[in-house]
Amino acid sequence: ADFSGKWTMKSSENFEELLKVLGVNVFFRKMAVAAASSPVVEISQQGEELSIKTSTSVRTTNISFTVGQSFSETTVDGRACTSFPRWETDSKISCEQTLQKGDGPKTGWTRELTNDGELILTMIAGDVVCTRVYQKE
Ligand code: R13
Repeated sequence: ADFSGKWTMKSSENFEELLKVLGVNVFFRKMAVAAASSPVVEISQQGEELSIKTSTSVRTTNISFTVGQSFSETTVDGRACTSFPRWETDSKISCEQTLQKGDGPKTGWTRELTNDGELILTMIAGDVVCTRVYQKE
């Protein structure tokens, strides 16, 4: 599967609940929810190597990784973690995160390319699953 492209979001579920279970207070939650309603995601992929830039007005993240190799990133609430991405199917990457310090709910994400050309991102914290659907710009 090739995730490359510039993606815009068409729907999002449970993003605020995700931040809530991670302990983010209401002020920062509202700020994050507003900003995360119109993100732009740019992905470049060469084989097993992906770079994902996620831009909003208040926060932009860049990750680069090779599927099958651990890397450092931050959880959605901004805590340093070690991530391990692997192929769950040939069109879905599943990534488990481990906090570098302290503890909190178990977190991770998946990114899947659907047959109709959409990108489905899930972000997981404890028993909350946030689902965000992206389409190519
Ligand atoms: C601000 C500070 C407070 C914390 C926070 C968390 C997340 C975000 C912003 C903030 C945003 C996240 C966007 C995620 C996206 C994910 C995706 C709680 C640290 C800066 C308010 C904006 C777009 O769809 O890949």
